[in-house]
Amino acid sequence: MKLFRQEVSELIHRGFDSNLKIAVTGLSRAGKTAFITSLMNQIQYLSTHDHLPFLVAAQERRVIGTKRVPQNNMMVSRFDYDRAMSFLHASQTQWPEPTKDVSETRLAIKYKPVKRSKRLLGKTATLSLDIIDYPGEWLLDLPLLEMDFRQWSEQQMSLMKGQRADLGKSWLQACQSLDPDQEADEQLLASLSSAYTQYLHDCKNHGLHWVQPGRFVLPGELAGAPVLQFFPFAGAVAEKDKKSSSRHVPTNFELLHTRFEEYKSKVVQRFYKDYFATFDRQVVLVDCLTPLNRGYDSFVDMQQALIQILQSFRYGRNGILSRLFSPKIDKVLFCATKADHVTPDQHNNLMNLLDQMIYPVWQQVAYEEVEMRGMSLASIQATQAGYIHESEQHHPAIQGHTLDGELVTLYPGEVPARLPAADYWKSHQFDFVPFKPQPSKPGAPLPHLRMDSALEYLIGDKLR
Ligand SMILES: Nc1nc2c(ncn2[C@@H]2O[C@H](COP(=O)(O)OP(=O)(O)OP(=O)(O)O)[C@@H](O)[C@H]2O)c(=O)[nH]1
Ligand SMILES: [Mg+2]
Repeated sequence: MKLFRQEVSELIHRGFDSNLKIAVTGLSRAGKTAFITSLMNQIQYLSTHDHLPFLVAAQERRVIGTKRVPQNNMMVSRFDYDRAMSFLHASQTQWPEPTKDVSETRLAIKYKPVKRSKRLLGKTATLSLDIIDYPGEWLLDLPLLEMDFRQWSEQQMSLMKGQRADLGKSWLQACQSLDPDQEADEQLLASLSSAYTQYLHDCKNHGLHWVQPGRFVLPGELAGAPVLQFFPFAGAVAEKDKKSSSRHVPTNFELLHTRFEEYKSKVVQRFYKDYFATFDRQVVLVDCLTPLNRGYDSFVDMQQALIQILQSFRYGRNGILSRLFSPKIDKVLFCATKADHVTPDQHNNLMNLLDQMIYPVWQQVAYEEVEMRGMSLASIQATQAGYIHESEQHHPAIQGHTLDGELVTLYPGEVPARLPAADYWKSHQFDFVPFKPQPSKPGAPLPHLRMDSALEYLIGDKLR
């Protein structure tokens, strides 16, 4: 009888243990891997250090312990936290490497609940967190799900202006040899796809974010597969011969079309189904500073890519994700990352800039009554903020080691509080210098800015 009671209690108790799946989203180099690494690191020290003043459960000393536990999905690699930490703890510190494939992690946080309902069921409860990491480029494909080959081709060709037209010149020229109505020539399609892929790499190297299809630049195990051998084609195509037999050999255009559809269903849709079908909360990480360094084209390009992606996430019933998988998302956190690149007096401007960049998305999320918040943060703080004293004056400054190891103290400049117009770059030169991570000791949490506020927003209510 005693045993039975214990089992029932365990069962009920388990019912109150909760699980939270957090989608960390952001374009490539936005800071996803750094964010996940820092989040895992901060959580690891929850019960032993006092480093997260704004995480209420930690402040109230209700966290008993935390650990990494085996993830549910056995088909995907485990997020290599130890490797990321070995870079950050090396004698010459380094940032974790760019992500090339998808990986997952599950963390368990055991805590003393304050909610009466949970307390009645036991002295402790456990929150488990699931987080995945993946290359930012793969996120760029979500909008494809709402387009057919024609629409996508027209959209991509309409981008072929200015810098992009220059970068795409040799691919466009090579395309002249393509007759869309000829019997499909796989060799030709492969070589034109490779020229198109080169164009996407060149865009990326010039600071442009909108590179579609995203898998082309980071194919993973699909490298060389025909499903990655297509490209936009917006020219005229002969009307299809209705009488053509069922043994009809596809034309170049038809094969491009088929591969695009295959890419959508077998690559893009599968990725979202496997990893984004059921998430509860979303973090959107945005690096506003790098495109400010690069100039107007890069800035506008990033804004467009970001809005397009976030609009595809649409939180209400009509969004493509909702229609396909119906995730029940209740909170979104927008973060301007790498805030340690600028002096603290600029953090507000950084946040305002992010607000304005994604204004249409803010509105949409608000309309769907999904709770949201914005903040600027540094997942891994690489600089120290202070003042330079000159005569009687104090000027805000930051100090850190540049990537080649030189210690510099500087004022990196102002972040514009409004979206800059094209001529803004003529009178303002941004120079946000990249810094090496600060040396930190194993056994101590990583330095950060506002990771505690981010955690309170994302998981605080689940630790009540
Ligand atoms: N100073 C500073 N730099 C950061 C921070 N977070 C990221 N960075 C810089 O941004 C770069 C990219 O960060 P990642 O976390 O690798 O970005 P990602 O979004 O995972 O990029 P992909 O894997 O390519 O999609 C790092 O190598 C650092 O140079 C931060 O908190 N502070
Ligand atoms: Mg990454």
